[in-house]
Order: sequence, then C-alpha cells, then structure tokens
Amino acid sequence: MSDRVKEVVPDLIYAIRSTLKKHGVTFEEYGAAMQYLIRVQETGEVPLFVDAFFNATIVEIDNVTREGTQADIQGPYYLNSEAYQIISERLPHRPIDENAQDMVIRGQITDTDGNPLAGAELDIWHSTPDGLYSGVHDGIDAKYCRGRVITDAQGRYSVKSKLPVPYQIPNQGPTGELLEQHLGRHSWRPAHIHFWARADGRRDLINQAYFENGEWVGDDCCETDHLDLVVPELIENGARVMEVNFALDPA
Ligand code: MBD
Ligand code: FE
Repeated sequence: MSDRVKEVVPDLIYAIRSTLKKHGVTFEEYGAAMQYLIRVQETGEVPLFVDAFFNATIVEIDNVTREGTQADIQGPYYLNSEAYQIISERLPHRPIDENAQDMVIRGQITDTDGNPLAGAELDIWHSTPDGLYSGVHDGIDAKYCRGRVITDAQGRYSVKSKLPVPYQIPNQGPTGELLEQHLGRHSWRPAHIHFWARADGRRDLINQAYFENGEWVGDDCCETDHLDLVVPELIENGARVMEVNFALDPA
C-alpha cells in the first residue's frame, strides 16, 4: 500500500496545485474550500461526497479488466453484510408501503461462458417507494428493502419487493449545495436497484439496474454512464418486473 501511496499521492497533489495555479486561487477561496470540507465532515457526508464525485471513476478503471457484466457504483448505503437476511419470497417493506407498486426482481447468474452458477449469493438493496434508505434515513429499520437471495440449480433467482422511484440524493447538506447551487447541476438519480453478486471462484460484482425510459437515466447526478443494466419495462400481474442477469468474471 505505501508504495502505491508514494506513486499516487504526489501526482494527486501536483494535479491540485496545477489547478490552483491555473485559476489563481486566492487565500479567501482557499479558506472557503477548507470550511467547505470541514462541513462535509461535520454533516457526515464524506461517503456521499466522495461517491458522488469519484466512485464512478474507480468503477470505470475496474471495468476495463472485466469481460462479463460491467460493474456500477456501490453508493453509500449498503450498510454491512449483517444487514442482509436470506430471503426466498419478498424483501421486507414498511407497513405504510403495503399499497405501493409491486415489483419482481429476477434473473440468472452465470459465468462468462454462460454456465449457470448455482448457490451464488446476491445482496439486493434499494430505496423505499418514497426515496429513503433503511438504516440510513429517518430512523427506518435496516431490514426494509434489503435482502440476500441464493440462486437455484439453474443459477436463477426471483424476489418480490416494492418499486423505488427516481431518487434525489440528500440535497440539504454540502454535497447537494455544491451540485445544485454552485455547479448548476441537479441531485437526481434514476430509479435503481443495487446488487452485490458473489459466487465461489468468481469475481465479486457490485452493480445497479435501471428501467429503460426511466426518468434521469443517462443524466444521473452520480455520472454513472455505463448503463449496460438498463432493463426493458415489463409488467406481469400488475407487478413491474426487473429482469437482471449477471455474468461473473473468474476471480
Ligand atoms: C444513492 O442511493 C446512490 O445509489 C448513490 C450512488 C449515491 C447516493 C445515493
Ligand atoms: Fe442508491
């Protein structure tokens, strides 16, 4: 690690210094930037800030070495592995979401030759129908809208849940302020489902899926433009179906 630090950090510092010089940044601006970073820390937004601006770049680098399904950003709200109960039927939802739009998330996990991977683990998480993450926002119990499914002998999985909608990243803090007020951008992400797939001998895949024609698809505030998991809109028995297949690279 320390060799990598020696390799990377001097370039990083050089890039920042060049930018400061290029724009003739003043003491006043330097101080304002420092105050801004302190606010990012104090509001607990370090993970959000870093993910909003840099996560997609790390994913882009990682994807160069993948032949199977491309990865997408993890985002700040996975929590930890203990938050995921094994689910066979439906992800738990809050009682107040009982009448929200039903959704089925299903698909198949294979290796890069198309062979099914039985017993693969898939962690699934998404926002509530009103755009909040359990275990993070408004004291919502961490069990909601999260779960772990295990693929069957054909590598298939299927689980019910409640449909999330386009999602606005928290915009009352410094991250949203920078995006909206100072950069003139917006703070919306398309409706999305997060995935983390694991199987023996295969490389982990962290991913997200979106709906074709979904609002903000292609104009994501987190700049995820590697949208190979945009799935067609499908409706079955009144439920929106999101069919997502994953091909996992060898470990
Ligand atoms: C999210 O829900 C998310 O998925 C990302 C990438 C960033 C902020 C909030
Ligand atoms: Fe998310």
